[in-house]
Amino acid sequence: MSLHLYDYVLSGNCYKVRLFLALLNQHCDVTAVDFFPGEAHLSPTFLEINPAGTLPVLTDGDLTLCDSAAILVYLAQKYDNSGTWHPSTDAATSAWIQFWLAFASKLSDTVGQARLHDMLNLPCDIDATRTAGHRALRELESHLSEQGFRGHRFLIGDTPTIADIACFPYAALAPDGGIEHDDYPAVRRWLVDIRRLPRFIEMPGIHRLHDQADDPTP
Ligand SMILES: N[C@@H](CCC(=O)N[C@@H](CS)C(=O)NCC(=O)O)C(=O)O
Repeated sequence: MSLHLYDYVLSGNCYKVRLFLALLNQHCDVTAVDFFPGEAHLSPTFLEINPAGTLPVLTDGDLTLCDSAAILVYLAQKYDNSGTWHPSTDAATSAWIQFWLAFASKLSDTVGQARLHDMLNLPCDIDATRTAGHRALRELESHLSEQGFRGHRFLIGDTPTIADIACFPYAALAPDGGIEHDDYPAVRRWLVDIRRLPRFIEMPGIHRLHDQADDPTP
């Protein structure tokens, strides 16, 4: 059986899956779907694969999964040998994973929506959307700050989980929608920590950390 991803390079939801596959060092075949301007996700052929007409879609043999959160859970449970990306050691940790997967949708509906407005001219009440986006980033900031979740490095403790992967793309892309990171130092620190992970990959708008030489030449 082989993994297959239906993907759009500018989609933060698709990037969650590409990024997680890269971090797991897991091969996956990829089909690029012309989401914009081609609207190929609404074609009869694609609607047969995913009647909801959304990306990403992951198939694994006979299984078809059509939601980034569901895909992250599946990949973690099936392909993460370390068992750290979706720890379900206790009830509270499982609940926190669910909390952040839901929070990732909040980011996509606010910060992500503002980005679509600015990048693809998608109509929305941009002021209200940016206000809601800032509210979501404030919530993230208060969790990640020293006074928040005991100042842990990642959303659930000091080891990254799928909660971080789910929330990372739209938080990182916020400036593309006119929502700057200036007021959120703990979020900025967390974004850098994720970009520092081994095998991290980029998407347009989110670049890798610059390589730091141990012994910089003068
Ligand atoms: N909850 C879904 C949302 C997926 C989603 O809305 N994807 C966008 C691309 S980023 C899409 O396909 N939109 C098409 C549409 O809503 O018509 C997920 O996390 O995968």
